[in-house]
Amino acid sequence: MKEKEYKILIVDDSPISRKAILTELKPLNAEFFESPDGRHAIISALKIKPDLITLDVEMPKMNGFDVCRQLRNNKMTREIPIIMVTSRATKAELEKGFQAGVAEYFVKPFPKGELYKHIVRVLTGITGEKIGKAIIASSDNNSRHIIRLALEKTGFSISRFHNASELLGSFNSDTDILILDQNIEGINALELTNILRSKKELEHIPIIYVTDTDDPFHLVQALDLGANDYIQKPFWDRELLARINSLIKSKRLYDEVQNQKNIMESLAMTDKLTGLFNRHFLEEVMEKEFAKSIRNKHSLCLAIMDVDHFKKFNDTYGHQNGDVVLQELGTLLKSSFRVGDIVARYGGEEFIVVLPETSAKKATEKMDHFRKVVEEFSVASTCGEHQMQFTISVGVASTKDGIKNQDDLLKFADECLYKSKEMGRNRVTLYQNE
Ligand code: GH3
Ligand code: MG
Ligand code: MG
Repeated sequence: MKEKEYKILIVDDSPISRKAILTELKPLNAEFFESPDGRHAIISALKIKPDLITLDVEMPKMNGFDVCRQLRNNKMTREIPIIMVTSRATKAELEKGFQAGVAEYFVKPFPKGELYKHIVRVLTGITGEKIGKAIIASSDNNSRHIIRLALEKTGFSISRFHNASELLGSFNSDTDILILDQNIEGINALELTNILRSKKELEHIPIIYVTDTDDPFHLVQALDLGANDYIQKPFWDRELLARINSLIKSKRLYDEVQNQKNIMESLAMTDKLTGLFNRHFLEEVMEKEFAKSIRNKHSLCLAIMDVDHFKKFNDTYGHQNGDVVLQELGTLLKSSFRVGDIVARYGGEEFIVVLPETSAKKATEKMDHFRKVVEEFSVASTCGEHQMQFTISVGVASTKDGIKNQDDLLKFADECLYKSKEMGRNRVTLYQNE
C-alpha cells in the first residue's frame, strides 16, 4: 500500500463531528488520528507529530484555546498548523484565538468540500512552490507565528526578524512584501517605516503595518510615513492574506511597468540589428569617457572601422546576407574586447570601439589583431551554398596626440580610416600628430 503522505489529528469531543470531518478529508492521502478531548490531543500531538490539527473550540474541561496555547508553548508542537473549527466566529472569539496562536478559523457548518479544499491548500502550501518573498518583522512571538503560518500556506518564502537593525541589515529589493508589526525591537516601528521609505531601492516594497491600536492618529501617521495598508490585531488570517494579495498585485503591475521601461530604455540605446550600443548612446558615453581621461590623465583611444566593398558584397550575396555579416561582425566585436571597452554600431557598415586607459600603440595592436580575426573569419550564406568572407579598414586616434575634444578624436580616427581605404583597404592606420 502507498505510504501515507500526511498525518492529521482531528480533535473534537463530538464523535459525530469527528466522523463528519473524517469523511470530508478522506480523499487526502493521510493517516487520521482522533482525540475526544484536549488533554488527549496534546499527548497525541507530541507522540505522532501531525502535519496538521483540526481543533474544536468548545470542549469540556479544556477548550480549544487552551489546547492551542499549550501546543504553541511547546517546542515540539509549536510549528504545527492548527485549524480551529468553530460554530461562533465572533470578534471576541477571534481575539481569544489570536492570543492563543490560532492561525486559521473554519466556521461550522461548512458546505461539503470546503474544509477539504482548504486543508489541501494548507498542506501543499507548505511543501509547494514559492510564490513570493515576504518579510515578517515583529517582536511579538504570537503575531509573528500566526502571520508566518498564514503566509507559508499561501506559498511565500519567509524571513522573520524581531529586531529592526537586523531587518535593516538584510532587507533587499527583491522582497515582495513587508509585514511590519508595531512591536519591533530596536527602533520605533513608525521611525523604521520612515527609514525604509527613504531608501531608493526599497521605496516600492509594499508595507503592511500590524497594529495593536485603533488610534486614528497613529494609523494615519503610519500611512503618511509610507505604510501601504494596516491591519489591526486580532485579525483573521484571511483578511491579512486578502490585503497582502491586493498589495502584491499592485507591486507586480509596478514591476512589470518598470521592466517595460527598462526594455524601452535599452532599445533606445542599442542597435536593433546587432544588439550593440547605437550612435546616440555612444555619443553620450564618449562625453563621459573623454572627461574622465582628461581628469585621470589617461590615454583614451577611439577606433572606427568600415567593412570594405560592402556595396559589392550586398550586390553579390544579397542584402539579407549583408545583414547576417553585420550581425556576425557585431558578435565578434562583443567577444573580442574588454568589459570596459565600448563597442557600438555607428551606422551602416561602420563600427566604433572606444578603448579607455589604453595607449595608442596598444589600441593599434588590438585593432590589427581584430582585423586579422575578421580576415580569417567566414560566414555561411543563408542558403548554405557559400562561405562568405570580408575585410575591414580601421582608423585609430588617441587623446595623447594633442586631441582636445571628443569630436576631434572621432574626426581624426575617421581621417585615418580613409587613409586605410586609400592605401588598399584591410589595414589599420593610427593618427599621428606631426
Ligand atoms: P568601402 O570599401 O569604400 O567602404 O566601400 P563600400 O561599398 O563598403 O562603401 P559604400 O559607402 O559605397 O557602401 C556602403 C554599403 O553598405 C551600401 C549600403 O547598402 C550598405 N549597408 C549599409 N547599412 C547596411 C545594412 O544595415 N545592411 C546591409 N545589408 N547593407 C548595408
Ligand atoms: Mg561606409
Ligand atoms: Mg564600406
